[in-house]
Amino acid sequence: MIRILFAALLTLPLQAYETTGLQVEHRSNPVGLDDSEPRFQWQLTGDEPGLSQTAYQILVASSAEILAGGKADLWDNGKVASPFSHVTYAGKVLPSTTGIHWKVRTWNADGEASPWSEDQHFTTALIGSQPSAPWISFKDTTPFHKDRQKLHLPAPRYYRKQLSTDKKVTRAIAYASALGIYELHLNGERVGDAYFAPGWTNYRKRAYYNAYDLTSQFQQGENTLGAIVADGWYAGYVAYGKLVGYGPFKTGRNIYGKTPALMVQLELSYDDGSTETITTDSSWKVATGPEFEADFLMGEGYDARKELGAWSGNGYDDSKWQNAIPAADNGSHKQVFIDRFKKEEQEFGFVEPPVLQAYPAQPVRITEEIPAESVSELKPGTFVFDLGQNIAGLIRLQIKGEAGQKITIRYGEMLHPDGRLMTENLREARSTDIYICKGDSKGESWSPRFTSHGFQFVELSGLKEKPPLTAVTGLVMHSDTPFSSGFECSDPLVTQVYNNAVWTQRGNWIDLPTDCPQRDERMGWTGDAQIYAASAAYHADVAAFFKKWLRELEDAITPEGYYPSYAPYPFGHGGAIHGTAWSDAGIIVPHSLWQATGNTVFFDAHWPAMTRYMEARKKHDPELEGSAFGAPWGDWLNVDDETPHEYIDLCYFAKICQQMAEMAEAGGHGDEAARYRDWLATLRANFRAHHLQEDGSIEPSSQSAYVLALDCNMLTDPAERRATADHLVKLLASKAGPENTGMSTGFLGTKPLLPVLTDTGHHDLALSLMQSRKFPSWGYEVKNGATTIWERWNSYTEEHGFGGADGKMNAAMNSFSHYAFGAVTEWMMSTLVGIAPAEPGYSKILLHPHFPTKSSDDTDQEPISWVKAHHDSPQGRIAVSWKRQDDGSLLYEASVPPNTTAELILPETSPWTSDEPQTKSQEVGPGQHRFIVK
Ligand code: RAM
Repeated sequence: MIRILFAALLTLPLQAYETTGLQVEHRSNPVGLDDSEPRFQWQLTGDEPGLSQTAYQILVASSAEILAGGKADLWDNGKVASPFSHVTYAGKVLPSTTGIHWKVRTWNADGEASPWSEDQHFTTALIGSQPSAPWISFKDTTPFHKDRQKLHLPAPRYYRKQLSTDKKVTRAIAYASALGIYELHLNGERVGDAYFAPGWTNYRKRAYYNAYDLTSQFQQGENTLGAIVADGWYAGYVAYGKLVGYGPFKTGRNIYGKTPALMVQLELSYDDGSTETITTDSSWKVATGPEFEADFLMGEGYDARKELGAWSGNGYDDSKWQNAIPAADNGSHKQVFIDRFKKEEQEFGFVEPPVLQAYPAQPVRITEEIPAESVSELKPGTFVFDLGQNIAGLIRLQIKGEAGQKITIRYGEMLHPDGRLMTENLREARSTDIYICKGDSKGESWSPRFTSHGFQFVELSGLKEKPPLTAVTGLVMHSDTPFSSGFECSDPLVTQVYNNAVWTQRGNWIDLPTDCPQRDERMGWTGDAQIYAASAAYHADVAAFFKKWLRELEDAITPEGYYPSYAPYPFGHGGAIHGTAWSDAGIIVPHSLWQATGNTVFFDAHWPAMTRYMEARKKHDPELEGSAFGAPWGDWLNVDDETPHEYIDLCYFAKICQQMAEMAEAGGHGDEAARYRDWLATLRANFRAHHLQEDGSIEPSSQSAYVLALDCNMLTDPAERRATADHLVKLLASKAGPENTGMSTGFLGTKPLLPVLTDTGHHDLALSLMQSRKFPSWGYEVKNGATTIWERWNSYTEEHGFGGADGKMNAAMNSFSHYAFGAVTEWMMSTLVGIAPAEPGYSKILLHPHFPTKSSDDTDQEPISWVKAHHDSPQGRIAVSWKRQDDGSLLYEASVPPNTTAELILPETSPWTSDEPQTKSQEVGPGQHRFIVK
């Protein structure tokens, strides 16, 4: 036996390296792609030092059998000489509603071929067309809700339709969408694991549909389709609409429409080659179920005594259910929509979304369960559970109760000193779920599904006895973007800041990049997104996620061509729809995504809108001096250190001109690049003329004014930059004290603060801010128990609790899960660890670590003595660690993925022993590298 195995092993070809990590449109094996020219990408894996690709071949076939036979009926591009590990589809027209199978092999520099990759597959949705099934609804006889003071929380609706097929089904693909949020069911079971489908869009312009491959669950004979549809963003409460009185009748609900609707189109293929399409129509039945209310912001109510049983199974008695009606039959409901800028009559009856596209990203899923760490009794019958981690999502309730017993579930991110939930920061989001027990003697279990909460603490009331810890389990929910990094260092507090930022991203990646997961806001604020996009792309593969959101951003452009302050844009708020540094997300986010992924589609797909925006911005500021452009969000949430709007605008305009020029060059728009470079030169000249003094100081003299001048490259000469940075250092020192770091930057100034300090020779100061436990700092938050990044530096202070540094803060606008200040992780990865793209998509890598130096021995924390981090780039994993050794030397190790090169910049002498370490740059190739610097 052993001998045979040995012989078999010997005859196996030696597998030098493999082609792995295959993705199509930045997803692995997705169901429902409607891109006619999807992008395919792959990686090379193997230990061979210097491994690189010289050629590749891709096969794309319309069935697994064809591909298994080594054939490709859709595309075989032959052996193509190329170093690029991605290609845009250029085969035969991709058929709709088809399982597509593909694989890739590559050749290395010695001309050896890898084995074929594992077979990959995806299912096309409708390419070049869209679902055309009729939209249905329940007959909605309730009057339009008019009372702003009173919550109106309608029950979700259950829909079902039993169908018979005589022939054998060989393929069953369903396309479904809702105005509202929905779950699809088949034969008694929920289909898929997505939450909040089909996502938030401006439903009047566009909605997404989801594709489901039901083939394996479909039976010959009888099958039943079901769906549950709740209000969601379409008809429910949205953001702070209720708080400020927006929408029809100022209620903050029915922002897009009055009555939710459903659309299902089932495409069946039979074994005789024929096909059939089954759609929603008025033969579908509809009823209410156990949920008596379900709202994204307000929470869900469930009466378990009213459960429907196998409502989506065959043979279910739906004789008491009503017939669904065409959604349009609920009639026209014209009302005046009110927001900050308008009072305008709009249609709130059914309006069919003119564009339906396949949902382009990973769905929101439950990705982790968190058991409760402790439970304490607040008062008789009321108990507070602590998960030990601030999350967004849901809980699973597991209890025993009597029939009719009402359990009220409330959520909070923090506790007051007396143990009560801190709910002031939820504002008008009720964030309360209600469960009414059916009285099952074996116990009962329930999770809401059409709502989401931001919380660490869960309060149960209405209990008769102390519940076990297992009564509450946290269900972590977010857009399921694959994680792509890890960071650890010798200072556990800094490690925790990194993890807190990742947790904050998880808490806010709910279909779109939201600002916060707990209060009545949860909007795609553009300023926050642009500040954080590069960090986000370190933490996770966010390409598909941003592909979706960039469409919503473009849909929300103003008539002048300005990107908005948030997208989707349900209503107008603040000083204007747009604003400096917020609207600029329309340029900065595509640039960040291009850098992280190497894919130019992030700007190619939006180029006309982006250039129109640039023109509109120029028209607003023809002299290129910086202007008050839109809403004055400014250096949001700085600590009493305002920077004038016009000045910020000047710097940000320069930043986006530079980025546009780079993208124009990469996209083959050379003449446009020259134009943006001209503008940039004028903006810089105006900066010099109006803001720069001879001694390098800047007027205005806020910390962020300095930081932005340096970050936006208003100054480019290294000596000049250093002179200006010296003033920034003095400013920081002038505010610092035994209890204070001296930092006073807000959203815009904080992200680039540490990068510009390092860049201008003040890395030790950057490190001491990073490691500080004083106020304000990341460490101060961690010291006070933070497990996510806070919205404000003073969201909580030891002296004033939730009242802010001076006790006067608005505790209601005080999120404990807001990622803007978490953008410091970009500096941790790119600068402290030193992993960054030298070329977009990491085809060339910059490995430039920055170590504490000898001088930092006298800061108040033990200087960081080692780091260990990785990032899964499009080319594969880049791993770096460095360590101060006992003899004072430096051990640096890096792993560079195949098919890349890296520019490695290391000191020539140990940074811990020499006063002025010089650096040396060298090129290293794929493989493991180890250096000891004495
Ligand atoms: C707040 C949001 C967001 C910020 C805007 C200006 O309400 O939470 O973080 O970008 O305002």
